[in-house]
Amino acid sequence: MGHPAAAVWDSEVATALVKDCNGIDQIKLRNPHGASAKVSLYGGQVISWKNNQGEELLFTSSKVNVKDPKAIRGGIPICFPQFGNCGSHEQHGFARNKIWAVDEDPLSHSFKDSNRKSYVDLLLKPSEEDLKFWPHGFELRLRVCLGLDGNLTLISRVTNTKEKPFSFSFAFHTYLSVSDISEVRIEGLETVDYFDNLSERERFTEQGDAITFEAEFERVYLRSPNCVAVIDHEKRRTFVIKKDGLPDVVVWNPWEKKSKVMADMGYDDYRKMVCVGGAVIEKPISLKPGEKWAGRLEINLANSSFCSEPLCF
Ligand code: TA6
Repeated sequence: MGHPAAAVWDSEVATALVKDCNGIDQIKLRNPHGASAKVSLYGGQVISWKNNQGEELLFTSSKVNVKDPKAIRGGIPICFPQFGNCGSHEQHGFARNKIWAVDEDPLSHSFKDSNRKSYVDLLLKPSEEDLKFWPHGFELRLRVCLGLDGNLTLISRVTNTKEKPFSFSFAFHTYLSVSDISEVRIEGLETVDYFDNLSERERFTEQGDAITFEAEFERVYLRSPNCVAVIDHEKRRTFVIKKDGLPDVVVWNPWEKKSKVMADMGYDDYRKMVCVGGAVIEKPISLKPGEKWAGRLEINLANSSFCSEPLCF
């Protein structure tokens, strides 16, 4: 296996193209203050996001086999065109298991101005093989942006390129790195309805004043506010997640028992992660021919672990 080549930086958008040990392209982003991010063309998956001090902010399983080219357990996997299991389709959709391309013509798709940031535009289109499994013409675009303040923004856009309407679900399945799951509190989902995937997707209403974790936890919060705070007391920091076009929020921690039966998860990795991702699950998006959808997720890191009130509003 080749060693990843030294990065050759494009100063215009502060990106560099490197290859992983399987020869798959990765794009490195950096800002002038030391923050960085890395996106793999395998699945369009963000696999690293570091703050100005070079500290990794996304979780990656301790049992990831980098020589096994598949969506790694961690980072920000993309779920498209479905979330969850759907018949014979791959869990969370096929987009994460395809090789994406760098989008040579993103501006024709009027992404929000990314001036003075480091960003990359990726594109996934169906192959003839893909069309046999999911017979819909689409273009799935992803812009990954690293801001001057180190925040990470992902903007996804789906276009229906054929003559038939289709529907899809979508999620940014974000694995956040935390000091310990017992130190984590999530605010912004109070009084929101959710499907509990541990109770056959039965529907409940969140009662607590904040979400904390004492056992396996797998819920999809429905039509939630567009700002959620993930507070890590031990690290005295808060991930402030802002979203647009992504009405639902996935919250997941496998806890000990489930982690032990996951081949690509260390037995106590669950203590170091929490999945909190913007999604469209309850009401899939339907696109007529030529129609587009866009979803935007921005994660800011606030060095504070007090109440989220001032952070979200
Ligand atoms: O969102 C929770 C979940 O559906 C879990 O059941 C588990 O299968 C997890 O997603 C896997 O997510 P990943 O994106 O890592 O494949």
